[in-house]
Amino acid sequence: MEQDGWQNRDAVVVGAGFAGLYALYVLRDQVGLDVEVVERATELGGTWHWNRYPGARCDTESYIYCYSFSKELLDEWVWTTKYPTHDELRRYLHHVADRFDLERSVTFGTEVESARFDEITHRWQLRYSDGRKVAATYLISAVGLLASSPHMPDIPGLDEFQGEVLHTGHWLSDDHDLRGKRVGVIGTGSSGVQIIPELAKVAEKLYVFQRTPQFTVPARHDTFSAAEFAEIQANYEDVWSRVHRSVGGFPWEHNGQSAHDFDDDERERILEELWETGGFRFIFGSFRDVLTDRQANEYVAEFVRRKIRERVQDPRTAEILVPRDHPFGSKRPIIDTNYFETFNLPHVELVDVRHSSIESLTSNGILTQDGHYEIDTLILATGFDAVTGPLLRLNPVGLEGRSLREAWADGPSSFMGLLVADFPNMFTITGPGSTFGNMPVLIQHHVEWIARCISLAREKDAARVEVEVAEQTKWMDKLSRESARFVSSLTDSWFTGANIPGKPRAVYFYLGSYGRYRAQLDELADAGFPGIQFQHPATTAGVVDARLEGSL
Ligand code: NA7
Repeated sequence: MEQDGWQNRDAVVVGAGFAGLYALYVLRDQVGLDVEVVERATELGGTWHWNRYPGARCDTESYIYCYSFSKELLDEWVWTTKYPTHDELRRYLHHVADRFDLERSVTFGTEVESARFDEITHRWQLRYSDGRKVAATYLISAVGLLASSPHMPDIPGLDEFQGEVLHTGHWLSDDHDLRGKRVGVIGTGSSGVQIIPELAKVAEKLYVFQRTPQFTVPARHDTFSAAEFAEIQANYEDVWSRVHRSVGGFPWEHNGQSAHDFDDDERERILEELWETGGFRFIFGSFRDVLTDRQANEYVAEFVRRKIRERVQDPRTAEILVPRDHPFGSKRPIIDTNYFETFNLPHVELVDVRHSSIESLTSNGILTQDGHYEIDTLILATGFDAVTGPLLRLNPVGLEGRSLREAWADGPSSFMGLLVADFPNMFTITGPGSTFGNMPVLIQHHVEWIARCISLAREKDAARVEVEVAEQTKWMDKLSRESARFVSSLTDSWFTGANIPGKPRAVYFYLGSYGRYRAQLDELADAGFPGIQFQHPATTAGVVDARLEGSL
């Protein structure tokens, strides 16, 4: 229905990645709402649309980095590799969108420029970049943790540099030809670690400007034969049931024992076996206290440091690459493909900008305290204003005209990462304060929980769904207590907001077990969502429209 230039929707979902597509499917085809997805990119995919740099791939294993809601989908989609590339992931999402006829409800190339909750009509008033005005009962954020807010570091002279500047988080084309070029990369997080070995294959000279050395674990790539994948498919029920009980949304667990329970030889044997398996299993599949006990952590850290020294031929370079300033796994764990071996190549040079910091960019290079490095292309692998950045870009305005930016000036507060007090009828899929791990698994569960909540609101004929402030405070207190147990609370990274100058250092995730978090959300839904208010009788569409007209 359209009135006075305003279109009405039951729900507007912002973002068409894993989260937005599933929210659309569930809310439109199962709950029966009139849903529109708004996506600023020209194509679906979210993270996998924006991150197409060479080497970009998922470091969670493909067969669990997907939706599990449809048996038919699981039966028909065959992953070919252990770690899917960005294009395989986009093919998968296109397949899902085609299968469930999703794209007809997505508006691409359009941004929600403002979102304001109207306290008279109890609806969100949205203005789009294409000039449209939409009033929606529910605003569902599916903006993701990272993709919409790449971090551009404030390096003097960036504007003076005459060469090409590319950011890994905003890399939309396969056409950047870096053959024969002198390339500089700033940043050695997951993106830097993925792109650096690929750049070394084509660049004439590659400088890696490293501020913080990283612990990384080898991926151990593999492909699935038809028979192997058929076996995975046959076992899917068991896989998902293990995933849903697990710490991080993976179908494996630590061995239940402390690293202290073993002697050096036995610890080494366990770690060596997991190292050979590769990937996240090394981090989550060893001892129960690796991420919470400093000494247990140090055993594993020292194991990885030894591996780095074995992989890098030049001892001086190896020492610059060995991390000593943060515990293992306290930054987002990194999975690599020949990362350390890349520094054995004669045309690859590591520049330690921790000890000799970057002073500025010049017209043709990077000036550090120690020297000038001439480059043709600068690649920024400098990360994202993560977790809150994408939501603050949307910056919805809730009760009493208070924006999310104002509400979160000192750091985010939410109820389980899904609802924010004083922002009625707004749901944030994997928002700050939710848990962290295998994202499609978290996303799917969040969407299903939101759908249950909205369905109950409809049953109750409630116009407003709101979390009580006290419930949100209780959750945030729990988050702080839990996070203090983990080594990540000690480290500067996007997990703590410390990667962005001026960003509040805060607790951005619930780091306890995903399985327990999931169970708590299910219990809440089963109990009729205590702590969440369903209020105000819904006005009829006519009255809403009349009020809407008067209030806009
Ligand atoms: P990350 O993990 O935030 O890494 C960013 C990297 O950029 C990291 O090495 C930073 O060093 C470095 N950085 C950032 N700003 C600067 C400046 N000004 N000078 C030098 N170095 C800098 O981002 P990614 O894109 O790699 O990964 C983000 C997530 O995407 C990843 O965790 C996965 O979930 C997918 P620092 O460590 O801060 O010293």
